Amino acid sequence: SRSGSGMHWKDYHDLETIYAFMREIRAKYPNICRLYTIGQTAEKRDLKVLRISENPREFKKVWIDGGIHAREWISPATVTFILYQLMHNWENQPAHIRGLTWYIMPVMNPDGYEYSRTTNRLWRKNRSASRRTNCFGVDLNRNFDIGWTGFGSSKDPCSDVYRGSAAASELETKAVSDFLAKRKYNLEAYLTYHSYGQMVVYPWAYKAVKVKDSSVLQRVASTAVDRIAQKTGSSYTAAVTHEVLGIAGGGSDDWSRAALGVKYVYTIELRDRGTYGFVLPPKFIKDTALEGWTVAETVAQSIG
Ligand code: ING
Ligand code: ZN
Repeated sequence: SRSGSGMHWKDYHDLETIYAFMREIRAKYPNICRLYTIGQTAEKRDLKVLRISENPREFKKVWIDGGIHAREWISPATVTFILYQLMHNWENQPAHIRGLTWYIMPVMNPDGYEYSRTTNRLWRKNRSASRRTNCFGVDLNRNFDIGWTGFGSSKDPCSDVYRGSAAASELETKAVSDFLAKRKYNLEAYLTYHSYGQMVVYPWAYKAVKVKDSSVLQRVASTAVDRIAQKTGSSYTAAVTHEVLGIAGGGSDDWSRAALGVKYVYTIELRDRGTYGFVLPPKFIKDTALEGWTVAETVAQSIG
């Protein structure tokens, strides 16, 4: 069913359609929604987060973001689908979903996303200018303040994994870090959606060590992976990040655990496994988004 914003999951959408969809949900459910502008980008686009909660003071919190990397279009598509899944039938959602406060940011990197849509499909970073070179962009998932000078990132502004001039040097990183740091009480889960690879991975990424409670994180990730296989037939892998993706510092997921103490921290690598890679055809959006929703549902259930 089509909504007034024109949102649907048969194709990818520009930033304005995604923001119109967020405003529409807020207007439809004003009692439980709050729309935040948490900052602006270098190109002056708003950074928007929607909060859904029946009791923001009491309920445990879940953060979900997408679109850290510009070319991973399936990520904002999945995060908007999660928003739709939560809201279109809110009254009938189980207690473990209605009893949480959800913070949802579909596009953490709006400048990069629009640049990928209009100019360079395989752009990854944001679009901030560097002082020393003519190259643009910082990899926001190497810019968070955890293991920032370590492996897996570059000090070269022209690299695709440029870590920036300092930890949280970027407006997007700073806006998200500050917003979350203020809300770390009761923040139980941090979910960040990327592509591609079909994995559900958890810290650490910045060092070759498992988190203390890794057996719990592995169990929940495995449950999500089993449910995905039942629902869509896709095969995802549950694992520790550094074991399957290598060591990389400055990631948002590691930061949420190290700086805020969030328990359920997952990076979800959506479809596919490399056939289309970042350029996933629109016909795969619905099932992939359902897979992303399945992870969020499973984590919500585990929080209890
Ligand atoms: N993957 C992630 C990346 O930023 C990752 C993998 C996660 C690295 C967490 C470091 C920390 O490279 C994609 N697809 O972007
Ligand atoms: Zn990514």
